[in-house]
Amino acid sequence: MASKKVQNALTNGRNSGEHKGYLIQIVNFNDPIDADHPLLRLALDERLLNMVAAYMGMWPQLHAIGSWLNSPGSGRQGFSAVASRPEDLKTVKVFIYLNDVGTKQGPFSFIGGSHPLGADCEQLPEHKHPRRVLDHEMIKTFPEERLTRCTGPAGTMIMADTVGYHCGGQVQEGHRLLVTFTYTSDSPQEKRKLTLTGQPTWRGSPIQDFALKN
Ligand SMILES: O=C(O)CCC(=O)C(=O)O
Repeated sequence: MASKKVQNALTNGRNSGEHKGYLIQIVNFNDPIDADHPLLRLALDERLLNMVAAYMGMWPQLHAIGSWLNSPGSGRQGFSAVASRPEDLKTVKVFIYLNDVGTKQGPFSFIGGSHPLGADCEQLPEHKHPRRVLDHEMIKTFPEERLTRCTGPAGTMIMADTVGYHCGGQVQEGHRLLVTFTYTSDSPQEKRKLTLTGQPTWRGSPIQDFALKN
């Protein structure tokens, strides 16, 4: 199934049948995940959970797991707007690139300090679209050089507070394949997307149990 989606994406560049038409969801946020799935094991890696906890100041809950393929012409425009109802007041997303991502492969990019507890949290660019801030709107508040583009070879892992302004996926050449994990508090603003089939046979530390608890 996944390889058919990948083939289709690479041929047609886009899968408009998906909820997020600008990318192919190889693992959809709403797909149930097998309790022993390797991506779940990775998302519940204790070192990763501890890093997310250190940033959030609390043990996190695993909110969602996804895997995306972006190809040319499939990018969406502009930045996610701070006011666009993130999953939670503190949300950490992890992205792991599965192929080399340079500036032409739509790297995840963010404006440092624009998240709610950041130094620039009060800088709010005006925008017409309710959920997106277009580049020409953003530039009036945050100049181009404020944008950090997270390029890197396959295996690069990025952790970001995606309540701040961020963008990515506008591929000009080649493609971008990644896995992504979303972490929130245990009472997120948005209903948790993660559903498991079965119970993991391998987890057991308190922070791992907490990340999965209902
Ligand atoms: O595709 C990207 O790099 C950005 C992803 C994004 O906007 C999000 O997950 O909130």
